[in-house]
Amino acid sequence: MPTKTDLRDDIQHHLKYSLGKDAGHAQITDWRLALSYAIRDRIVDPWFASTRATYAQKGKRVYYLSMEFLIGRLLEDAVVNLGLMDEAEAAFKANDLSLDDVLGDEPDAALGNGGLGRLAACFLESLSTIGCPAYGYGIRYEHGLFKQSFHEGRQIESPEDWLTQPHAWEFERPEAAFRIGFGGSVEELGGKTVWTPSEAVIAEAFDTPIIGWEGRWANTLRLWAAKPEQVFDLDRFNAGDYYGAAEPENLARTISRVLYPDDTTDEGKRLRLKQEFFFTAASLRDILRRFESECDDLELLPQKVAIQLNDTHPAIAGPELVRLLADEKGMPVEKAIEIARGCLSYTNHTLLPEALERWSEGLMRDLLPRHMQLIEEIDAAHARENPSRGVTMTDDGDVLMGPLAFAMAHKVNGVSALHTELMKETVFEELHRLHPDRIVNQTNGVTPRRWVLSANPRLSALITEAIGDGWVDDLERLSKLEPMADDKTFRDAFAAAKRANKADLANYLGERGANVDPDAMFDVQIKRIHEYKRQHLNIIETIAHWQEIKDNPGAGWVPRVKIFGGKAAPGYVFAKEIIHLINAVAEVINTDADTGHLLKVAYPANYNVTLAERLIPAAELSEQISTAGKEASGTGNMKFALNGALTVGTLDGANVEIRDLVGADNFFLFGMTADEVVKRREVEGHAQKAIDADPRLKRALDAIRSGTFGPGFEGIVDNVSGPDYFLVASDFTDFYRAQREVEKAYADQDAWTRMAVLNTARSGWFSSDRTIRGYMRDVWYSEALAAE
Ligand code: KOT
Repeated sequence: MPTKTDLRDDIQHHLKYSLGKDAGHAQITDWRLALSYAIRDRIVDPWFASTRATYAQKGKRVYYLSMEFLIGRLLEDAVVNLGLMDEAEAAFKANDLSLDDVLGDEPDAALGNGGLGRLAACFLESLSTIGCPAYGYGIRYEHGLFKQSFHEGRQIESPEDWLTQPHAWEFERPEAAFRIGFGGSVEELGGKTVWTPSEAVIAEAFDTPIIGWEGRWANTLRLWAAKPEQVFDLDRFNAGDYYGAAEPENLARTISRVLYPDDTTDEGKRLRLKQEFFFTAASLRDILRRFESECDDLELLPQKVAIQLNDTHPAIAGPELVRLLADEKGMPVEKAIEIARGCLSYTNHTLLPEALERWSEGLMRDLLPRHMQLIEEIDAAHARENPSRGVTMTDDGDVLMGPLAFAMAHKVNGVSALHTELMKETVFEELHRLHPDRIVNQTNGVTPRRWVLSANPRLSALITEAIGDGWVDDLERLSKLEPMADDKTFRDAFAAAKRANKADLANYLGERGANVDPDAMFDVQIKRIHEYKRQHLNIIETIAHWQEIKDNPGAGWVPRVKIFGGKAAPGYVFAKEIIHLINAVAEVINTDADTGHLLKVAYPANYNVTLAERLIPAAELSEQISTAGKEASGTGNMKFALNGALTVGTLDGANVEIRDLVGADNFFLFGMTADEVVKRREVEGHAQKAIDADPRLKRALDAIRSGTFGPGFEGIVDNVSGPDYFLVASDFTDFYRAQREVEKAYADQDAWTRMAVLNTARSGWFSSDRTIRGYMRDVWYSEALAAE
């Protein structure tokens, strides 16, 4: 459809001809789908033009393989990137509808758990904005991350079903399908190695175009759905076995049925390994098919193809690519390893030992017998090339996916400066010594189109008014705001935008039963619930602060709303106890007549991308309080700083770089460094020592233990006063101090706003455009193109 047509007409057209509804009977979902189709029509031409340009200019393509793409809603992103907000608003006004309501009807596509998946989504958008020819490859989960609700303060999970409504963005590609085998045996036949799987499923492609800023370029997110080879077992049906007849279909579909709800843990399940191989193998076959349509010399593969492994989940790509090149295309194995390594690179996202993937050799041999052989060959080849050391890809009967990914990658990267250094010193120490040029850093970033422009229209309008709109795809231009930190008129406008965002959020929370004062400080911690992220440190400090207020309510306290958001993995008992404690504390504190006007705790359920887009623009204080050395980077921290929230944080992950850029005076630092953390753990009874030294901490823990917030929280108190691996007790005193510094600073609102402006002005480096350019330069050796 030509892009010049009137959006309003196109919406009406789709309402009638694509949805079969007349305007008088259309529901909000019909309108939303009609708008989505009208917008999608406008993406198709730039999308085709991008593909044509890549073929015409023989560009190198980047393939981003990820188990997770936490894309959230797509409609607003597309409308914003095409510059159609005003037109869309006008179109709906004419029908007495609000664009916000229409946009708000879209389900939040939660095909990911947290930071790793959201990073992949920001990268897709930046790749398109930059014009880097790229494909995202992943799984089309029928059910994304579970929905969270609270019952008596405890997390309840229910299935997510984003596909119950038609998914307006995707194009099904029944012709793009591959047969993916599992199990079976390996034989030598006439000098060739042949793997004959014992079972197989079909991977079918679904494509979603991802449009970049101003519609200049569009890439593809290709997600694979698992289908049975044989839909239906007619023999079993005819024999009266009706359930059995549907079994092949059910078994196959299980593979793409549901996202594993774990974040930074390794569940080690057979189905998970099947999912990993399923999407990796389908993607590699697709990549080779596309390459061979243009070129018949497979030795040129690394010049045309860059394959990024988003953590080790797709690390089976190493052996699978070797298998395709050697067994199926006839290349010698050693050569195939070299070619594969030229294409592959690997991003590590965590150093937590429990998240480093390992698969038992037995399971691997059972499910992927040829790959197990090739892993042994890769291991042996690596040992031959590097005879001095004893690094192996297996340990104690397990295949180690980290070392395998490392050995098969030409570049390995960490996601913040600190994390990358720790990678070199800890998990990959030996491999780094052998390959000192392989590990590089690419500090994470976030897309400013979603996280500033569309999430925070008030701030965006103010920025554009002050410095023009060039910042949207050149975020370091935000530095031009720096002088305006000293301009009272600008500060007032900045503060007014924040105040209006807070009022919106207060309304939203009020509708959900949490009444909060929009003039109080909005203090936000949103992320997965995990001991290393230390939500329990935050809530224990909240209790201590509440006790202090209660002692002396008239002492001029700064009113605060403590906002929490986040899900716990369903099997992570301790994290669920933390959730329960936060809700229990909220229940007591929020109904306390002495302190209610000074301190509130709000924990809106079902934190997701859409809720983040509401919370971040309204935040004044960003809680980034992980145990130093544990948070690889963090990306929420960047979104907050860009939106003018000040950080209270440890020297962990990208917090270090945020503080360097925004300035130590505009950042509330507390806690031990990564080195101090390691030393502190050696101190006998460190937790008890910290508690003995701080009566406030002791009193807060006593209150929890004695049942002030109800029974059942002994586990948390025992942990914090006993083993306390994450050093909640040892960091408490300094955290409490930092929080009082925060209040002192907040009491001078104008000075606070100045610091907030400086946070925005100095955070432009955290655009994912900068990160992607770094990968293109240091890892992919690829170049941006222009469509047409
Ligand atoms: C999950 C399972 C296995 C291995 C790694 C993970 C993982 C790591 N999931 N999310 N992460 C986070 O990735 C983000 C993007 O790089 C980081 O900002 C964050 O610190 C990681 O925890």
